[in-house]
Amino acid sequence: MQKIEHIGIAVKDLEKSEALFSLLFGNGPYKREMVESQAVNTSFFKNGPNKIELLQGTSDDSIISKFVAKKGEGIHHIAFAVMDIKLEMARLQEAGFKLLHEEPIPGADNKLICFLHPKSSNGVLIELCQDIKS
Ligand code: CMX
Repeated sequence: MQKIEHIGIAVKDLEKSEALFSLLFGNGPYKREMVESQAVNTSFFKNGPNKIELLQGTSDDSIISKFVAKKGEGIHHIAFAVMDIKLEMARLQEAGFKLLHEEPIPGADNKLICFLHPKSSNGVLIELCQDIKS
């Protein structure tokens, strides 16, 4: 497990939140991406070494829309960069964490990802991400 790769923030209105975070950081997003498999629209900001992902659900039954309806806007997940996602998944499963996917899946911003269930990590939804080498 390497550094924090990004922090995901669930929002209701991506455009409004992009404007807000652009004011906060003093610069706009470097990337917008729709991840159809996750039913989300995303917007990525860099602030120094830190990366923030804003996420808005694309339908009422999207994971992000349901989260916002239940808990309100706010931090949704913390993503950690890993060198070898399959190795980390095996290690964490062995250690008792509940993986939400049996195999890594494609995520936003050119990554292979896997989530850990928040019930197995003190109420924090954790994402593992490995760069997809081009
Ligand atoms: N952080 C912490 N806890 C969370 C959570 C989150 N982001 N999302 C849900 N939970 C908690 C709920 O509060 C609930 O707890 P209680 O039982 O104590 O009320 C419990 O998990 C179950 O929640 P739920 O609302 O019934 O939701 P589901 O079981 O349908 O789904 C989860 C929860 C984690 C399995 C689902 O959100 C998931 O599969 N997440 C991984 C994929 C994902 O988040 N995709 C969107 C982002 C994609 C991207 O980054 O590109």
